Amino acid sequence: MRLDILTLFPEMFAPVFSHSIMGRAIERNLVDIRTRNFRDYAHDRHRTVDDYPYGGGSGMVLKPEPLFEAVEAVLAEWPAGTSMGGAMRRKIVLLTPQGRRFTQEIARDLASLDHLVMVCGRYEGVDERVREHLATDEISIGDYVLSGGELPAMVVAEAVVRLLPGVLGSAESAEDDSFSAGLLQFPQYTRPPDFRGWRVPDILLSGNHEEIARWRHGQALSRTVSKRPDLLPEDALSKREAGPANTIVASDAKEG
Ligand code: 9WO
Repeated sequence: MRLDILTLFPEMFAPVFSHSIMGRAIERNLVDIRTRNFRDYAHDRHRTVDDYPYGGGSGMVLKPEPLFEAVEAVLAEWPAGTSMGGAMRRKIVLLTPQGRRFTQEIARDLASLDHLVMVCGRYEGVDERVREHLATDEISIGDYVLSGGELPAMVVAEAVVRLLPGVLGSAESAEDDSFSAGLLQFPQYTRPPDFRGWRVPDILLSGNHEEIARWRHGQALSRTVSKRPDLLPEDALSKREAGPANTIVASDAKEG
């Protein structure tokens, strides 16, 4: 996959993209990430990218020309039809509080593209013609106002890159098995077995892998019921979940 990010602050991205899973994915050429400053596409010698809003009001608005020309320059580098086996799939995503809420499902969809272009807004807004005639999608990572789309673009990039084939080892990705898919994670423990009197549940020390798997699934289910019932898959409470390890107790509601 190729991932282009258009921003007034390209230097914000280097620390995130040079570490951990993202850094490894780039190094191994599993993704080609490029940031570019759309100020380089400004028309005047002051490199102006913003202007006053028509109709008045406080704050500045990002002008359309530099953003359109920056995206067009990116598309010229990789024209449609350069994908192996036919037309390439591409989206031009604007990160904005007005967008569709970002989910794992959207991450999976974006991970299937050949080319993802992300546009990071700044100031108090972006000229409406960018939304209407340049972006193919608008995405929000949550209902809060930030100073720009850069941090959301990093969030989207990380969620997408870790889904690309070969980025995660099989041990890491196996965790996402269908049995527990869509549920919150079960409680995790590591050594020591007794920390300040707080003990690891005996079942995890029992070595009974079948019982442990049942316990974990029950925990994942009861946590999801009490904390995030909106996530529950339709069939999550079907008969196959019945059994003592899976009994949902009132104390679950106090967690977290
Ligand atoms: C600023 C502002 C100030 C006064 C009154 C209204 C206002 N709206 C905004 C505003 O939305 N500014 C945005 C800042 C312009 C586009 C880039 N910015 C942004 C993106 N803030 N938050 C996001 C964002 C993107 C994706 N997911 C969550 C938040």
